Amino acid sequence: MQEKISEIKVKFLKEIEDAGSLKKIDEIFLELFGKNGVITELPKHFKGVSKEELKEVGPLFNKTKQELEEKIRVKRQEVKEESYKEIEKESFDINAKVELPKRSGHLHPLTQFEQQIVELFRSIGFQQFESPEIDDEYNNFEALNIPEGHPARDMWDTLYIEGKGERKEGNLLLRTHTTNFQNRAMKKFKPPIRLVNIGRCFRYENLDARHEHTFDQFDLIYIDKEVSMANLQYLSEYLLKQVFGPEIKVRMRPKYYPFVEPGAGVDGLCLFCKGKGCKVCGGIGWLELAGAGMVHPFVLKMAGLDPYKYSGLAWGFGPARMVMLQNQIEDIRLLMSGDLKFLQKF
Ligand code: FA5
Repeated sequence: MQEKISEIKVKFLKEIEDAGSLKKIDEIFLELFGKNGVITELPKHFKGVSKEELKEVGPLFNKTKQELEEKIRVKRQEVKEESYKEIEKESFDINAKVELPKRSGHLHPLTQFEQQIVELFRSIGFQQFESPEIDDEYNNFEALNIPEGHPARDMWDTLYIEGKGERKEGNLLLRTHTTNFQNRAMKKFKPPIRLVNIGRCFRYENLDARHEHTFDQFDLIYIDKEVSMANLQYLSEYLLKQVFGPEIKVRMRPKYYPFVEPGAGVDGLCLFCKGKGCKVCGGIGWLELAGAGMVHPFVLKMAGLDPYKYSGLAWGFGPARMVMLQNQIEDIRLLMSGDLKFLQKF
């Protein structure tokens, strides 16, 4: 047994001496003192040793164990000091240039789309007009033939802001639609009026795959003598064919909006289910892209235009819904998520 203990001692003292890293020292430590380590296991073999011999083996074992432990402790210290010296030798240049892989950014898919729309309408004589995101009840509702207390106000889940603001024309609110530009625009310009208004709208919505609380809309008005539903039909198709290609299936169905008469909903065939009905279109088979119609005579009158002389058409489209359809995006919320993995696909 003494011989075995001596062999272990010689073998491991050499191994410890040769160890060049903390990792190696830890390995040797475990090999010796771990759960099934050589030193841990050794006393189990003392059973067959005579009492006489044990008087020598016991102290030898204890001494060897201590020596090995001490050797490991000293070696660990040496290796640590050595590594500190190595680190000290390394120079660190705080001004060094790091070449990161180049990543080029691009405009958000919605911005790209909206710029395309502005350009599309600019080329046929429409100008851009801007209305405020924080507006009053007058421009968002009253001037659009929705007086206070009118049940149609419930069509828009509105976020109100306390206070009347400078204009004192009803309470302040976050505009629910870009249609809030109509009264201002018609007061500012004389017909023929051809304008688009693109921007952010806000509603207290139940969120799902096609509803956001903060989303963009683009509205359009064309006011002149003898503007008719035929112009509306033509312009709708012009836009949708430019965006989705000549194959796009579009339908117009009667829809009530207080500021148009007659009013229409403009739908595109859902490209996700090809009209069968899915979670994106809410099982309908068509995705509602816009509200539209002929500007209500009362709205023209409120803006100081003679409804017997002029007529007009109006639209309010949801660009996010169109980008969804165009790029087969299943959930509108991805567009505002800021998720780079998603945005880099565009
Ligand atoms: C309006 O907001 C009307 N101002 C549109 C209008 C303008 C009608 C001019 C007639 C004349 P509506 O609430 O249906 O209507 O919204 C119009 C479009 O905005 C919808 O078809 C849809 O594409 C988009 N939209 C509406 N709500 C949301 C929402 N929560 N999230 C994303 N897009 C929406």
